[in-house]
Amino acid sequence: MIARLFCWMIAIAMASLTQVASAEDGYDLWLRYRPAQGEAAGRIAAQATAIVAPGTSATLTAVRAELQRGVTGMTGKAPALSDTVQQDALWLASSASTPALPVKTNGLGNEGYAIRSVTKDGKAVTLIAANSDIGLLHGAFHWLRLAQSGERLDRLDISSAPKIGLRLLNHWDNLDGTVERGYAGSSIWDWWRLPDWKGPRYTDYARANASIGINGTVLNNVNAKSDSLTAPYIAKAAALADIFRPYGIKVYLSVKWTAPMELDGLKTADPLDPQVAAWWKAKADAIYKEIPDFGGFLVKANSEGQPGPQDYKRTHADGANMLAAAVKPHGGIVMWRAFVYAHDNPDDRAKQAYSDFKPLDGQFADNVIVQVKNGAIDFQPREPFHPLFGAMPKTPLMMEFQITKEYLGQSTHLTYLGPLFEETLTSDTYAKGKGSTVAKVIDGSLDGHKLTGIAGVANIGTDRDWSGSIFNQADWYVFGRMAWDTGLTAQGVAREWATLTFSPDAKVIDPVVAMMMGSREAAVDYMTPLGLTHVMATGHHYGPGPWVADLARPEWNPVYYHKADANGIGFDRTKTGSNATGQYAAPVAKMLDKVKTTPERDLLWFHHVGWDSKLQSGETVWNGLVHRYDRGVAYVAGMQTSWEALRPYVDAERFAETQALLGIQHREAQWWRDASIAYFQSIAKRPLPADAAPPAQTLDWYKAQNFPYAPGHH
Ligand code: GCV
Repeated sequence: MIARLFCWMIAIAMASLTQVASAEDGYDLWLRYRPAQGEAAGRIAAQATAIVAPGTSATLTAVRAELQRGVTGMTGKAPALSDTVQQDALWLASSASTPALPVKTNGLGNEGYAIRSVTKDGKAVTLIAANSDIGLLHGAFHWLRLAQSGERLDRLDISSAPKIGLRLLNHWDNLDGTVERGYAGSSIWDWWRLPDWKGPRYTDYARANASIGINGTVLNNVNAKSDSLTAPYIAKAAALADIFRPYGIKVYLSVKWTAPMELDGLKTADPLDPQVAAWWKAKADAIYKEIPDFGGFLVKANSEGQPGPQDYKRTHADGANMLAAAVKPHGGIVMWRAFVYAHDNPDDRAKQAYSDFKPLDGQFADNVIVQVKNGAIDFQPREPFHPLFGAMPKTPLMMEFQITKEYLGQSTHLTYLGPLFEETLTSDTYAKGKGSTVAKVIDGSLDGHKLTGIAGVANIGTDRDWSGSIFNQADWYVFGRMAWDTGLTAQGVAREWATLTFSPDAKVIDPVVAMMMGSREAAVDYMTPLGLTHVMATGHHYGPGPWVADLARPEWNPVYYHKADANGIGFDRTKTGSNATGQYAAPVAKMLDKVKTTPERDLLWFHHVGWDSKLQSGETVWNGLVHRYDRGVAYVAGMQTSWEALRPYVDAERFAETQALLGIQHREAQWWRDASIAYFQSIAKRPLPADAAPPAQTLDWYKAQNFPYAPGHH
């Protein structure tokens, strides 16, 4: 009896173990390595009978482990590890350790790779070649991506190298474990228990990032605390750096400008004061002692209440250069943010960063890079590209995107960011004539810069699925993939991600990709159509608040941005208004100065237009606005229908989560639409178009909604 009970208990334990192992809870991200279906399993097994990647480096150890894990997961059979090349093996070799490789590796740099089906000593193998172990790691991940996607693996001829040097995540993680604008749980950095406890998530974080080409991470919030520069916190950061190093990922820290005063009682933080410079130099030396490959500093200065060099009547360049001198002997860099605007500056907020930074072009040290948000306001559902791109040819500029969706539905809305990234990167600045795209500015090719970078504000937290939802993982994925190769399309990457995340079956991929591709435009439609911006509720930015007009700083109020009045709506940024258009290169400025030639999607960003003026479709601005709100809501309803049809093909856990979140999104899209229409109608005083339903509630009802506990606001 007892023996039977015991067997039974074991059986139950085994069953639940299997369940856990195969649970689709999102933890594995795009590295799921589930059993390949049909012929694909045989194809993978046939090309990876053994893994030949000899060497003792931590990176090669990680490479072998990843390939074994992947191939075993997909085929059910562990490939042998071998030191000598064998028939049908995966052979990984770097030019550094293997002379006379059958594949040329020049042009691949330190991180790129080539994958080629070749014959070596009469044996057919797949060669992954690179100039470094890190290049081999990236190549291995590429091969695993192909294998997971069910691609042919026997005639490969691929080579790939990143055009942008620094491909970083920026964590807005606080030392108390909260995350500013984080919607996926708490910070994954367990600062309290570091450096002693180093949980497995850190390694999985490194694997995920390396698999998409990310090579650096800024660990702490740009609204920084000085404490992160104290010895105990440097030791914690060093522990993370040790885990990330084999994966080619460097750590960086955000710093608070007044740290020398706060930590060591200096009387000033004036960048030209020798004592201040000496303090930073000593601090940099102390960091590099613990983290020899430390990347450098990220700085938010004189912005939204943060201190900075301007407090001492010095410029951003004075500040950046002083810090740059401190890290220079160690090969470090300074990323100086251009996200600045001041409460006492009456000029259009969209113009202020350009006005501050453009005159400093040419004044920054050669290890400083200026980090510019994609648009001139703040990560809105749509913004025209930032006018600084193309305007500072003598200064390396890096891109800052926001992967976490502060303004695009936070963790619940399915709003795939690939199209937003692509739209920005392909925008033409005309700085050196046609074809001067933003991508060429940041990859350094337009102005001949070697120091190049792109950053994404992370959407990562302690949630089991890392990003708050399965579909939010796609935003992290597409950021990494486009950072590696700015020429990739949002559609192509969506296919790739959906294939890895769900299955290579077209019955799943086609509808999933179709849902994703229109989803960001839908959010633009139901939140900020026709170029409207920053009409979100105060503080947490959750939900609509276009009526807000009572905040201390003018540019914190949505009414500042939409300027709706009895006559019309929109911000006149042309020559007759704030002249923000004048900050763009002449052909762009000329185009944006006229309503007729302004892309309609940016209409109200640049122009104040009458409610009854005509859109391209012939309908009035008022009717067009209402129709766009409706179109956005309808798109979400369409996604719900598409998703329902996928029920037979998606596992129960991920199906249910997405279904529930789409339900939230639909309800909130409707709320956005109704509240916005109720408000703008109270100003426009025009009837709704005949086919539009009235808002469900009164304007006062929408105004009375209050969400003191909405997440992400710290
Ligand atoms: C980290 C916006 C966000 C802030 C953020 C800031 C920035 O204003 O709402 O949370 O602060 O951008 O990028 O510095």
